Amino acid sequence: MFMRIDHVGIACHDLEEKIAFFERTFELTVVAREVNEEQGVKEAMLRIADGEGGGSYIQLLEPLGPDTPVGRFLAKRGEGVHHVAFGVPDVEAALGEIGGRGVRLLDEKPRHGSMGSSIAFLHPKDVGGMLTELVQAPPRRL
Ligand code: CMX
Ligand code: CO
Repeated sequence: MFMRIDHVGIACHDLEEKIAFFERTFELTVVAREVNEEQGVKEAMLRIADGEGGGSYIQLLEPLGPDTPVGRFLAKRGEGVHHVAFGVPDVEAALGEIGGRGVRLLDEKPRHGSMGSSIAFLHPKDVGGMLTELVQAPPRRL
């Protein structure tokens, strides 16, 4: 079901400062920046590798406000790894299969994610404490 790790999401207070740190320390490059109102974040994707089914990235996340998933996480736990996202061929099909195995779905239907992807989240309490995201990459442009 999982083809690859698409990204690791990292919660931070100051997106620009963290981008600068990752660029200068790990020589990574920002390939996309977005504000996603629905998810309550301002974010940047830094590419680690390219692959047939999609790339792999670090996703840096700054909350748009305190009353958002990342805002609450920062207040409770401070900066750090917020979620792990796995690439799947079909996020809707994966949700049906995983939901049928008793894991609570935070999204019944896929939502809009970074760089045109479709995403959905699984409850961390049902996945060993790890907030888990499923990502379906957009169709490749020829
Ligand atoms: N990883 C692991 N556990 C987490 C967590 C995380 N990122 N966020 C919250 N939890 C835990 C909390 O510690 C808490 O556990 P305890 O009851 O033992 O303290 C429990 O889950 C409930 O958390 P909460 O503080 O009540 O927080 P929320 O109301 O924000 O609900 C969650 C948590 C996961 C349901 C919510 O954050 C959510 O729906 N997330 C999915 C959407 C999202 O995270 N979007 C931002 C990223 C967007 C992107 O990647 O593009
Ligand atoms: Co993510």
